[in-house]
Amino acid sequence: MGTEPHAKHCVDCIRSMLLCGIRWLTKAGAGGIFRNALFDIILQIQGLMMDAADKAGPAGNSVTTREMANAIRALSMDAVEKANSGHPGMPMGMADVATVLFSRFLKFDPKHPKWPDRDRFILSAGHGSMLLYSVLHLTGYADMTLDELKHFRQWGSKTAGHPEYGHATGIETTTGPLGQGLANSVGFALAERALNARFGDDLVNHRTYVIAGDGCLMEGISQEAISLAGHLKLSKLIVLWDHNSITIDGSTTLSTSDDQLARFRASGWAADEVDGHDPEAVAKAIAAAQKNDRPTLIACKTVIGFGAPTKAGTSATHGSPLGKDEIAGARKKLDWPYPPFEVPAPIRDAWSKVGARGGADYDAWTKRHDANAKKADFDRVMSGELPENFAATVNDLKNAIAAEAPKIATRQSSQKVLEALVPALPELLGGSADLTGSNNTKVKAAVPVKPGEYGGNYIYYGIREHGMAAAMNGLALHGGFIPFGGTFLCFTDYCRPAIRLSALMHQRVIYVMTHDSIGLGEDGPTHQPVEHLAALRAIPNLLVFRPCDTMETAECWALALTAKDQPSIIVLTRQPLPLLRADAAVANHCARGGYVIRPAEGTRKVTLMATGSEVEIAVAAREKLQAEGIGAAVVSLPSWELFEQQPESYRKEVLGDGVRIAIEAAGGFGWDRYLGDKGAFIGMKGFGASAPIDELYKHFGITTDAAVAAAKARL
Ligand SMILES: Cc1ncc(C[n+]2csc(CCOP(=O)(O)OP(=O)(O)O)c2C)c(N)n1
Ligand SMILES: [Mg+2]
Repeated sequence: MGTEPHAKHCVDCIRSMLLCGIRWLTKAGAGGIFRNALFDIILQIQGLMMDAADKAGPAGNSVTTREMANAIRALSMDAVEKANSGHPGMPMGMADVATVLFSRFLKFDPKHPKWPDRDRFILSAGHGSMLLYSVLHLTGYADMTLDELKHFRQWGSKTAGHPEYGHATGIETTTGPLGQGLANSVGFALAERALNARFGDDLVNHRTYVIAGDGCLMEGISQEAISLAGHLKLSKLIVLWDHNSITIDGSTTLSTSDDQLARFRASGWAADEVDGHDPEAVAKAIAAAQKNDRPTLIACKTVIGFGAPTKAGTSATHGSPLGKDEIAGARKKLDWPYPPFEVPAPIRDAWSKVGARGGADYDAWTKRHDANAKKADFDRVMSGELPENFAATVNDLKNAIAAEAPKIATRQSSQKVLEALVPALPELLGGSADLTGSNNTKVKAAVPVKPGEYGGNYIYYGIREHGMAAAMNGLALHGGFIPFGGTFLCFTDYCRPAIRLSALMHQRVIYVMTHDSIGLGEDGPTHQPVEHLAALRAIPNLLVFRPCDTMETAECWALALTAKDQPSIIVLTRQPLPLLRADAAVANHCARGGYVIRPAEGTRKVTLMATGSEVEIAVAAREKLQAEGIGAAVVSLPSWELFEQQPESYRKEVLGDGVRIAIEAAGGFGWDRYLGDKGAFIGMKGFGASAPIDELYKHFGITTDAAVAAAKARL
């Protein structure tokens, strides 16, 4: 009896020595007979220890964790080889960690992949997609067939180069742009807590696990993400770092000396380091993380390309097929004598049992769900459907706007709209990147989310625009929320990679971007967007709205909220604008993207096209032209994307066939499509400047007189 603690102590000692050995070897870099031999010895000892510790296997049969992990390794290297393209190193290195996570901890049920209370698994190091595809296949996700693995990276397959949300079940988010998944996971973990606060443990009580690589942790976005997660004490977020000390260029010592554990701890995380090839150590660390009251980083010291006889531990395994000989060698080394894509029955069975683990939990959850008094509300917000009274709420609001005819900045119009919508839509989760008062995102019904208090509906994201945007993607992907968040339009540049992913993933994320032009005045060209509208309009599947008054702002908000599978940017002014439309007709004019807001009197000779604040200028120019007997119409174009979806006949009718003048306080890139042969653009030709608004508009020639002159010169 007395020998047991002693033996345990010995085992722990050997473990520590192995971890030191791997640390040293991964730092030492590639090559050398001595290094490879030492590697071999370490791996052999590790294997023996693992088999001894793992006799019964995680799934309660004789298959070991290492054998199950080898199935991931083999499928990954074979799929990459067949595709002649892909990244075998990461799946081979993290196979043991992933096996421990899925077989012993992750709450999931492949039969019910959309189970709202499942744990979320985020593969932030998306280049290791074959790890995810292999596990989804092995655990029995019906759509992840062996055939899909055989068609890795091929046209029409679900197994794209990087995991793409919507291609296959079990892919929780699109990853590949490094760091995004990690930052999404903050949104996932926050959504879980916020839903838990609303609906209780019976319906919502799950964790978010992430696999992140060196690259994810080097990206700047990781700092915003870990800082926010640490501040909010998102204790159910657990990050497994593939600490292999290798990136594409070689050893991480080429480019970083960060003490990652210290960095995470400094941001309020718990952090631990383990041998990523020692399942018991990994399991122990995850079990401890589950109990921690802070989010946890587990640095899993691994060998990239584990099992590859000459390339393991080197960047040669990162992003290229291993090659025939190396694969043959790996099969020997891993004791995997099976042909490509074949997984022997006992190992397959063990994985199937892992896939079946969550069934009972799922059944218990459905019973609790059925009996829950809040079931209908929960189901509605999870489905993403708006409440039944949504249209009526918007109509009441439009009537109130028409009656009041406010002359306010559209950022204030947006707040007015939110004052009406936030109380009606409990799924709205707002916020701003430290510009709450400027973005007008916080309404009377807003309650801040705080560390440990997640019942609120407003998030102080801090000065973390990129982190905010990526977290909003996570919130939307998790389900149960429609996130909106604000900053200045100019700083969409800081959010752009995440905005692009909102669009690619068809997520309803609403970006409230104020201070939309030189109209912001004195803050000057650093803050005045010029190229941003064009750059945003260039992103596919993104709705860019630039409303011209409070009525259009209400309509654009309604459109953004009803666009269930699209993100929207609502572009708003700092300066006040008059109400140009007092018709609260039930029809949403902005729904067509562009429309005639002022018809011509007499024959239309001129069409003045504008968006946002410049519609007012266009209306004034029309008055002058009409006064001179020149028939002129004004077209408001709040959303080019929606306008482009209209039938050609409608677009032609709106744009007219006379002289077309476009006015927008931004660069003209893109306007050519509407100008025709004789058209002219009035807007910015370079950066803005610091000065009062009126001077700026005059100086840059964005005036009524300029529009009138341009039109007359072309008649
Ligand atoms: C934002 C971004 N920059 C660059 C890349 C290209 N890239 C893909 S993987 C990678 C190296 C990542 O290193 P690591 O995370 O350590 O992965 P490992 O080599 O260990 O698999 C790079 C630079 C990318 N996918 N995303
Ligand atoms: Mg690495």
